[in-house]
Amino acid sequence: MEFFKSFFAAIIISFFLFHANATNVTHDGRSLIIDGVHRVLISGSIHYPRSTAQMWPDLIRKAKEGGLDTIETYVFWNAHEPIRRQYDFSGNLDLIRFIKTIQDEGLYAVLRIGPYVCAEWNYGGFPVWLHNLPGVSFRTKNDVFMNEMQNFTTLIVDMIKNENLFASQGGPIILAQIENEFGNVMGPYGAGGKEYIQWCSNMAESLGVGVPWIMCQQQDAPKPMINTCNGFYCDEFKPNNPSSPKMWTENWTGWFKSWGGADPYRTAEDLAYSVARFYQKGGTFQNYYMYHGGTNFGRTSGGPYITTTYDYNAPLDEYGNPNQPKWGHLKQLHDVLHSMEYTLTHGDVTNTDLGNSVSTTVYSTKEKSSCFLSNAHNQTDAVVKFGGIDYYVPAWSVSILPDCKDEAYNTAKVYAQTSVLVKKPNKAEDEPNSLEWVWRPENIERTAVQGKGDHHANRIIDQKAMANDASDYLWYMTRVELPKDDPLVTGKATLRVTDSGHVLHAYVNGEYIGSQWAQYGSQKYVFEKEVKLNPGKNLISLLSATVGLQNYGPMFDLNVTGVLSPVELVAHKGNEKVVKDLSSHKWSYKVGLDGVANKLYETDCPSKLKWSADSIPVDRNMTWYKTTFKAPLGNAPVVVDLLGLGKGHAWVNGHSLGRYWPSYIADEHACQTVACDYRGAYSDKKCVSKCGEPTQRWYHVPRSFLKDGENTLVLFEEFGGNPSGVQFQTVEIGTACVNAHEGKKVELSCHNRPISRINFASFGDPQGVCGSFKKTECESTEDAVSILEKECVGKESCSFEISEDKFGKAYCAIKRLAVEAVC
Ligand SMILES: *[C@@H]1O[C@H](CO)[C@@H](O)[C@H](O)[C@H]1NC(C)=O
Ligand SMILES: *[C@@H]1O[C@H](CO)[C@@H](O)[C@H](O)[C@H]1NC(C)=O
Ligand SMILES: *[C@@H]1O[C@H](CO)[C@@H](O)[C@H](O)[C@H]1NC(C)=O
Ligand SMILES: *[C@@H]1O[C@H](CO)[C@@H](O)[C@H](O)[C@H]1NC(C)=O
Ligand SMILES: *[C@@H]1O[C@H](CO)[C@@H](O)[C@H](O)[C@H]1NC(C)=O
Ligand SMILES: CC(=O)N[C@H]1CO[C@H](CO)[C@@H](O)[C@@H]1O
Repeated sequence: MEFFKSFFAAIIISFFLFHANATNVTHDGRSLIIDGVHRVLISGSIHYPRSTAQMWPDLIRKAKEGGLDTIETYVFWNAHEPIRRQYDFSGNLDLIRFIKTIQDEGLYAVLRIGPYVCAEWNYGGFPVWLHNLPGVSFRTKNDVFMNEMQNFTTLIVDMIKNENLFASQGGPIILAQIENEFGNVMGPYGAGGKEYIQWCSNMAESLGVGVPWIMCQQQDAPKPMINTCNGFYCDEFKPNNPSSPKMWTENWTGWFKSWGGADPYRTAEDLAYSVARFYQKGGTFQNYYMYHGGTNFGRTSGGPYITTTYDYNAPLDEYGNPNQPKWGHLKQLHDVLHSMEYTLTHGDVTNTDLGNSVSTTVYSTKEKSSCFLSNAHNQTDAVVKFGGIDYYVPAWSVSILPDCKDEAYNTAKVYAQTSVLVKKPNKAEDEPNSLEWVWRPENIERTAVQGKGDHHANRIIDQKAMANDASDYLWYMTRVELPKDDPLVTGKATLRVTDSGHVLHAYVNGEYIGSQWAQYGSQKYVFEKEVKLNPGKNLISLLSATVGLQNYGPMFDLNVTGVLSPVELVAHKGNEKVVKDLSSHKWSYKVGLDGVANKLYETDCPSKLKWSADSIPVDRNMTWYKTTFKAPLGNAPVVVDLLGLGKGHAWVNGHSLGRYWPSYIADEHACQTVACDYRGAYSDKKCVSKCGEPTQRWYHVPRSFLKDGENTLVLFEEFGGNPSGVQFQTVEIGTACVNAHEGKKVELSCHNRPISRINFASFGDPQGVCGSFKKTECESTEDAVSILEKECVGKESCSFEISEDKFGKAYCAIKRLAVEAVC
């Protein structure tokens, strides 16, 4: 009895100890309810492995300053469990530290465990060892798969619980997600897929996290899972359960980039429009995918053919700088939406269709009403008569009137500053203008020349099964014995290799004969090249290099990677062809690069392998280069310009910067000739730029990778290139512009650096865009340049209201101020 008394006392005490600060998260059909309050929440995705732990506080602070109250992340299974039951939560994989950083800033968190994440991440986050487990079948009712998924999901939930990070324990995590966009692909999985989703739901529920679970893009999500929407627009989305609030878990702020692809760009006007429409139509939780995209360090990018940059044209750029005006324009929207939280979650809703795609929505409560006026027409501006007042609502825009009278915001009227970022040379003391290099060849003697491998089989094996994703590189080698009179010896012969992508290099008898690769979206190709074969022994060596494993599609995990059957030698005799299939020959396999095995990328390369400073080779494939440099002064983000190089991998002080491929030029024809117009539905093909330029020339070097004194850059060059132009640079705001109407309060900021000069300022009717403003006849009586020089120069930022009081009289109907400041 005594025992039971103290036992229960202990339980009660621990309940109060751990749950005294518990946050109660529930929901109804209207919104999430946190501690009894119906909430309008604005969230943004930041994936912790795509930046560094040192960057997290600043990123999260800028997200908070940008008006977010929630940060969302996936959990990356293959990063945390690279080898079965061997875990890594160090460095930028420190999930707990990331969640605690969110908590320290006072924001909520959404934990999308998946553990399938898609995310343009290598293999969608699945470990390749999972694919190699006997009897496994992904994302369906399969015991091997479900056991592993449950094992990992439980591990993550337990880690989070141990640190009291769920809201139910007083932590910041208000929602958890299981599976991910399965509804988009579930057809081919049939009944097994349906049972699997039910199992996911039960398994998640059994973990007792004390916060609601979500399932995105899952129309048949079992109760109590909340199904949510992902897309460029989600205003027409309806959850499958009347007690689920309307939630948008992925609003794509831009798009990802692939090798050979152009630079994506989604305008601030269109992104703001999609968000305003969503809240107009009853949405109460929205997440930007991505708010900060970041970098695919190491071999983490998916695809295949996803670039190392994952900038995503997000509100915070790859390096963490506000992407202006997007960041600022959305911040203003968030402030307005938050001010309407009560009416949006409690008001009676009246929608009125005024025709020609114009509509109004009124949220009214006893105390207060809030209104939206929206014009979904993609060409025609509208003047909307509302409550006796005329409102000008441009095409493809929404006006928000928090009190149903004054327009606090219109999605197409951008007053936030535009920042033009520039790259500046490394000004560290004594840093020479060009770097001094040493080099050494990758040793391909044993593979290309001798054909020696570590594994052997009489067939061609999937690269995933053979390499277990330990490296991008896998050698496939086989021998062919040919008699003197074989037509392959006496006549013309070609080598024909079917390849799933991603990159193939072929050698015959130690001689390089050619390479081939594909592009994003079309992996499979046939490599065909004339070869010279000898009587007697011949060696065929094929080097396959992956560029990120596929991350999306029904049963994408089964997609074969690397060299495929058949591999053939074709003899041409007149019009006749004699084909010799080598697929079932004895093949030898060797995983990885010799230089990586010898840790050439490490600063204090331990091996005795010598580097040479003599005649630095140019356009030599399979070559290692090394140099030293001093870190650029200051704390602006650092990039390395790799223009001149082909394709390969880069490391600074042993930290991987990711794959580089500046020689891959963005498709010249992908860019439209018409000017980018924010009006009309966005797609990833719209408004792209930088066609005909290297897909990615600059690579992020996080400050935390650098140290005082000497730093080391190591490059493995696969195709051949010229390192003489390689440069370290900093990314800083070059100019900041504002272009806004009379009556607006605006801010000019150089972010931690003083404004040095006012290049242009005109109050009246200035024309043009940032970088090419021009004055017109209509110009104020006072000199706007000298007014702003007094007000802004020497300060990091200045803010002021645009008025005739300040800038003098101007005699035109609608007056605007345009400013270009130099940082
Ligand atoms: C949590 O909030 C819901 C709805 O607001 C309420 O019904 C429930 O009693 C609350 N639970 C606790 C433990 O406070
Ligand atoms: C995960 O699997 C390991 C054995 O491989 C086992 O020891 C561990 O208890 C499992 N974890 C869970 C939560 O099932
Ligand atoms: C990989 O999968 C995609 C779609 O899931 C398919 O279109 C493509 O042909 C596959 N590639 C190979 C090499 O099987
Ligand atoms: C690769 O290097 C070999 C030997 O250095 C050379 O013969 C060949 O032309 C090179 N190939 C390419 C594509 O640069
Ligand atoms: C504008 O909308 C019409 C009708 O929905 C559509 O046919 C047209 O393609 C759209 N134009 C643009 C530029 O989006
Ligand atoms: C839910 C949704 O809107 N999905 C769309 C997202 O965007 C892609 C690519 O543009 C479309 O194919 C999807 O239908």
